[in-house]
Amino acid sequence: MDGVTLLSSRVSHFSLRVKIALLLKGIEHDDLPQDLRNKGQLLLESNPIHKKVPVLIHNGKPIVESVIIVQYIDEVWSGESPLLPTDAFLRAEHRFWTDFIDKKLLDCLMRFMRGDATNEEFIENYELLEEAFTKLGNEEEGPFFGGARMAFLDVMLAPYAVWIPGIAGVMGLKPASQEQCPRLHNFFQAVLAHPAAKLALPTVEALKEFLVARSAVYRGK
Ligand SMILES: N[C@@H](CCC(=O)N[C@@H](CS)C(=O)NCC(=O)O)C(=O)O
Repeated sequence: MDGVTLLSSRVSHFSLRVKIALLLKGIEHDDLPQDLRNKGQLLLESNPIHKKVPVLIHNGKPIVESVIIVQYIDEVWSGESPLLPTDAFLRAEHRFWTDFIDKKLLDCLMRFMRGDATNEEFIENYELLEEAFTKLGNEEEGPFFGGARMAFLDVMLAPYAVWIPGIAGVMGLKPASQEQCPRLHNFFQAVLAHPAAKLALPTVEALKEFLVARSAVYRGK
């Protein structure tokens, strides 16, 4: 299989990261949406260990795990819209906060959806991200961690621009106010207005429909 193929699912925040990275870099690719309740042979063969999306197949070779895929994309298509900063310390910071998003923010949101985490816990994590913004992002250059353009950490966080309002709308999550976390507020607004992110992300309404349909599963019923 020549070229670039993305195995993904419609609302998967992990898949959306990869889709945004491909669009930001202008990489031609085929989308193969997967039915995760009835996994196809290609998904099972290309991600035999985790059997999850996203999978990027590049010239017949599968790459899995969203963070690894986006780093791979950045290395292979290095000339177009670089995502990771050139400075090693900053690269480490982008990777640290990505890890934070996956381990703390996402874990907290998943537990919130199951009724096992409080809104306060979510706000604490949200405020830590706001601090990261204050430290890493230059407000005068633009709304992203990468300034005027999306960098690695922006891509990692972008899907939450629809996931957080979706969970708020369906499951009563109360995000921090604009006054409490102005940088994150501006970031999410900028993501929703960004051409690549706009193309990739489902609407908040579509996400709400998905969450309503899945809420019994999230609640473990
Ligand atoms: N750590 C993985 C997580 C991937 C993941 O959890 N994908 C979900 C969709 S959001 C999936 O494929 N779930 C199917 C399953 O668990 O059977 C990544 O970053 O790519």
